[in-house]
Amino acid sequence: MGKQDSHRSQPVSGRYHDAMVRTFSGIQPTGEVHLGNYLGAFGRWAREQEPEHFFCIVDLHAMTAPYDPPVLRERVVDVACWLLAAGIDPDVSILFIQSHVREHTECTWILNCVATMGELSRMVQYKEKSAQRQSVSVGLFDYPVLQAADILLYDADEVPVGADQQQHVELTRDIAQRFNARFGETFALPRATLPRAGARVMDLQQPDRRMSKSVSSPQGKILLSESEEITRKKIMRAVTDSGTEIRAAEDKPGVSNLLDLLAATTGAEIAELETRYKGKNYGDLKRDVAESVNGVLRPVRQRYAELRNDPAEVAALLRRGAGAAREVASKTMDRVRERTGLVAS
Ligand code: AQP
Repeated sequence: MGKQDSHRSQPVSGRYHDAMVRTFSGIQPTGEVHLGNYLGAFGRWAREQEPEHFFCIVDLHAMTAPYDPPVLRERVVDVACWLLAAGIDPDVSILFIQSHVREHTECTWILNCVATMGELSRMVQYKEKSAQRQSVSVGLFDYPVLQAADILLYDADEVPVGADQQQHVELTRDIAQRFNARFGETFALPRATLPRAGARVMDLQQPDRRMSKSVSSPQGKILLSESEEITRKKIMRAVTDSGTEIRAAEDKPGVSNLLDLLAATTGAEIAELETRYKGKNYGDLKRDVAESVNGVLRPVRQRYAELRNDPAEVAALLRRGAGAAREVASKTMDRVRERTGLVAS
């Protein structure tokens, strides 16, 4: 979706910098980043970044699943390196760690008193993730409210995400609307924006399921950290469908996914690719997908290797980003405290 067709909600307390669209995006340090995260989210964040764009490593969200504290700490730095390697420039946009800005948790509590149990129970991600676990934390249930706080603290107009997060952004909008109706105009109303292709990259072995950090098998997901040879092998072994025709269709999820990957990494339209691959076989398609995916990831993988050697520099960049984020978030929280009747400290 282009910026031209972006709607803007009413400005609240003069927060807009010129006519720029403000965006907020988050990524969880829950595992190694995969091709779906890159195509659906942070590759696009880097290409479209502007000064009013906030990029956040959402470590508090990662605590909603069982985890190991030292591993979490490592993964935060690792994800930061991938975002920087993809081209997010801390001199242009704002990159920070969620837990460094305490307003996220404070705002969550207040929004918890506006969100309802019914709407949170309807969240697909909650239903899927809770079905896989014996014990479900309150944090997992409350995850979308923390996400709403993330977005609303920055008065984001747009939230560029993969398709799996669209429902959470719609909920954020509902919570903001309800809050504004109850306490007066306070939050901007955000909307999700999806990429043209790569909005829902599917598991290579189970193409009816989303490629996922925590659920996909090693063969089902392309890791950004793996070698080109491994990526090529995984794509060559991707599950396809019976038949030989190369076209996108509901009954051909494997082939549809490969066409979507090619569209996302070459800029071509699916219809154009279907014509180009008439009479060719699945092997031809897979070879081209592997080459195209590796071509797009090559410079990112190279930059990552350089950045990973300098964790102190990355930590300093993240601290600087948190300072800039806090300036915005603290003003929003002052507004929220005042509107909700809390006594000034
Ligand atoms: N398969 C995907 N295709 C396109 N986009 C995707 N995203 C995730 N999976 C795909 C997008 O990546 C961004 C960051 O995701 P996240 O860290 O918030 O986690 P997630 O959406 O829950 O999915 P993951 O990465 O697979 O993590 P786990 O396994 O922990 O759930 C988001 O914009 C998301 O839409």
